This record gives sequence, structure tokens and C-alpha cells, in this order.
Amino acid sequence: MTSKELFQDAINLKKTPRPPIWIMRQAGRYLPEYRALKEKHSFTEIVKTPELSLEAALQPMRRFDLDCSILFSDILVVSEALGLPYYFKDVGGIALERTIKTSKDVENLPSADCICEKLNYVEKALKLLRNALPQKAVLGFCASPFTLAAYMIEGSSSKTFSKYLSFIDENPKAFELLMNRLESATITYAQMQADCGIDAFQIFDSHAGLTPKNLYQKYSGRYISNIAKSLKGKTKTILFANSMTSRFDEVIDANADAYSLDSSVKLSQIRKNFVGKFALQGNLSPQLVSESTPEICAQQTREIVEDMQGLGGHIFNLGHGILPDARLENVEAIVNTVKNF
Ligand code: 1CP
Repeated sequence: MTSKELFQDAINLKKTPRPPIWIMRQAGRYLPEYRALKEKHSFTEIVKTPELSLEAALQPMRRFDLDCSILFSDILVVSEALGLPYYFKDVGGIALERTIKTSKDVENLPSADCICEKLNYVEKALKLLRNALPQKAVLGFCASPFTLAAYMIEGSSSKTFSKYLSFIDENPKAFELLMNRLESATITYAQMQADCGIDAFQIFDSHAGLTPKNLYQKYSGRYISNIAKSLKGKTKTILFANSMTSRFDEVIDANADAYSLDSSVKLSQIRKNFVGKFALQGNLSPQLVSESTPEICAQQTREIVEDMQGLGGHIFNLGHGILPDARLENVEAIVNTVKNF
């Protein structure tokens, strides 16, 4: 059975001999080979050069032989395509050169048609990745409109995103227009990626936790649901709605084929509590990968796999992205534990 078949069975809720495994943010700074690539090329250069993007995506595959490979790019390439480029701050972190401040700024955004031309480098990189790994599952991705808008309005990462939350409060009409524009742009972007032959499309709603209680659908979920519907029959969708585990009942109306969960829950409990037709992805703690030992990582990994054993529809992953200080020997122990289960 190939990794691709294993992944397809899992996301179609079939029972599999073991779960397929990949790691959120599996390419990147914790890998010495990525740091070496960064000595020669900037992040933007890697993202915009299909051969370099392919190389970055393949690095974790060569080292760990994971079942799934994710496009090497960033969620912020969409904001750049819409006229709000990103850059790396000298003090660290990422920021946008321009932000949305008024409803006029929203009205002046280019229409969704610009996506295919401006993000042609993503299409090329994804086609290279698909051809390089015919027997692996290949994943595309984007941000949810709600999470993308957080950066487009706040201008950078933030603990509170207070500018963003005030904008939503003070300009509800402009916010809705922005969500609709980003939904259209994302649907165009998702179709382009689906046409490259991906096995699934992951939507990162990294700032989902900013939505008011009981209003996840109104603020974020309904736009994701439209994106997921536009992909039905073309590819599968996975939704990572960060910090929403305790409000999971609000998330499942998003119509995704799989949901990625953080490390605060037992996956089997979610499976029992929420009867529905979706697979579950997760959910080893990323902190453990940075701070503990191979023995502890293997033990905790085994517990998660055993917990979901026989229930079907499990894709193994971390509860959130792997951290830059993750230990390579821990990643190896996790992958070996899943693959030898
Ligand atoms: O080399 C560097 O220093 C750049 C670090 C880096 C990398 C490796 C950034 C900047 N982006 C990426 C690649 C990336 N980003 C991938 C592909 C690599 C892989 O997964 O193997 C993916 C899927 C993302 C997704 C992404 N970018 C998210 C969602 C995931 C999450 O962790 O919640 C978010 C929020 C971003 C924005 C972003 N891009 C980069 C940084 C440092 C950030 C975070 C900004 C913040 O702190 O809010």
C-alpha cells in the first residue's frame, strides 16, 4: 500500500493498518538542511522559485520518509497577490508593507482573477512536487479568509490583534465585504491547487480563537464552508481551526472532510461526542518534540495511535506546527513509532 493510498483511505474514514503521518510546518527552521538553504536564498526567493520551493518541501521527506508532503509556500502569498506584500522584520517576525484601514481599501482590492497570474509560481511548484512524489499524498494549503484578514488589517502578528477586532466592530459592512473578497480569491486559489492533482487542501484558521463565543460560523466558518463546498469532488479539505477544541461543536459546520485538533483532547473522545462524517488529524504536543526525549515522544505517539486504533479516519500529526527548536531525534522516534505500529 502506498502512502497516497493510505492517506486517501484515512481521509475517506476507512480503517487503515496504521495512520498516515505528516507534521504541520514539517519544512523549515528546525531542519539543518533548511537553514543551509536559507544561507544561500531568502525565504521569498525560495517561495517564488519553483525548484527551490520543491527542494524545501522535499527536505523533510528525504530525512523522515513521511506519508504526506505539503507545498512549501506561505499563507501570506495571497495577501501579496492582492497588493499587500509581506516582509521579514529586522527584529524577527513577519509584517505587511501596507494594511487595510478603511472600507475604501477593501473596495479597491483587485478581483479574484489576479490570483492565477500572480501566484503562477505556486502552481509551478505544486506541479513539480506532484511529479516528484507520485506515491505520496501531496497537500496544498491556504489561510482561512478570517485568518488572512487578521494579517491584512493588523499588519503583523500580534498577541491580541486589537486593531483587527476594533475594525470588525467599527466597520461590520467593510469586514463582510472583505470576507467575501477573500473567499472568492481563496476559491480561485484552491481550484488552481486542486487542478495540480493534490490529495488534500488544508485550510489554516490559525487565529480562529479570536472569534467571539458562539459566533465562529458567522465570522469565519461560513466562508470556509463555501471554500470546502467548491472543492467537493475535486480534492479533500482539512481544517485546522486553532484554539477551538473546547468549541469544536461550532467548527464542524465548516463542511471539511477532516479536522486537525490540538493536543488538549483525546481524539477518540471527539469521535465519540461528535457523530459525523469527518476524519480527525492530530494531535501530539509540539512542545514535547522540543522538550522531551525520544522515549517519551514514542510513548505518547503510541498512546494516540492506540486511542484511535480500529476507529478509522485518523491522520497522525502534531497539535500545531513543529517549533524551530524541535529535536530531530524526537521527530525520528515519532515517525518510526507510527510507521512500525
Ligand atoms: O525561514 C524563515 O525564517 C521563514 C519561516 C517561515 C516558514 C518556513 C514562514 C514565515 N513561513 C514558512 C512556511 C510555511 N508557512 C508553510 C510551509 C512549510 C511547511 O509547512 O512545511 C506553511 C504551511 C505555513 C503556514 C503559515 N504561515 C501559517 C499557518 C500555520 C500556523 O502555524 O498556524 C501562518 C500563521 C503563517 C504566517 C507566517 N509565515 C512565516 C511566519 C514566521 C509566520 C507566523 C507569523 C505569526 O507569528 O503570526
